[in-house]
Amino acid sequence: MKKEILIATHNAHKKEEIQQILGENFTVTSLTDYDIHDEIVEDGDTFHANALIKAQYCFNKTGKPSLGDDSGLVVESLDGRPGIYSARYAGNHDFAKNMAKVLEEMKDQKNRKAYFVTVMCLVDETGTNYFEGRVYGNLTKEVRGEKGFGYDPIFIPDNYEITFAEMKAEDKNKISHRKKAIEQFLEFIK
Ligand code: ITT
Repeated sequence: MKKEILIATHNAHKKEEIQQILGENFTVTSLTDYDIHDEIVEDGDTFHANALIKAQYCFNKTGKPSLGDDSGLVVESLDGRPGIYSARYAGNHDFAKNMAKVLEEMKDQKNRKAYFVTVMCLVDETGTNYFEGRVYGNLTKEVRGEKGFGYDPIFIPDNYEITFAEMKAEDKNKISHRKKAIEQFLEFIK
């Protein structure tokens, strides 16, 4: 029988991405499929805590193995900011404002090291497990490229000279933090 994994999101793209990676032995569902529209308050102070809040909420509601995730950009010389506040650093999901704030704070900084991280948390009847992926790189001084989302136009991954927003989606997806976390999850679940 196929194993069901409930993803704690309404984002159809996230659901589809995970379904493709897991393959046909799994049925991937989302909050939309269960008609759950409650606001899940992500008030944890780490990526792990927020991923757990989402997964635990879904597991409690449905009893199905549930996967929550939280991602963000961590900048070394900003003491880890924007970190868990990445989505709302200057304006809620306002990518341009959020990038502008980071660039402004980084104006005189020589150390431009940063990484993207994704933490996934699986809650099922056996307990709680975490999976983490990171991609390291450097911040640009200006916005470059139109593809992707979030902070992609100001992030150059190590060993590249172009930003995530200048890369083809398929190239980014091969090396991304999200890809690495999903791979770990796949190793565990299969
Ligand atoms: P949901 O919680 O609704 O799924 P979200 O936007 O909060 O959506 P994430 O937790 O995955 O999604 O990411 C939080 C923020 O971190 C996101 O809004 C971006 O600003 C940034 N971010 C995460 N992954 C990114 C990526 O691959 N490229 C650029 N920015 C990213």
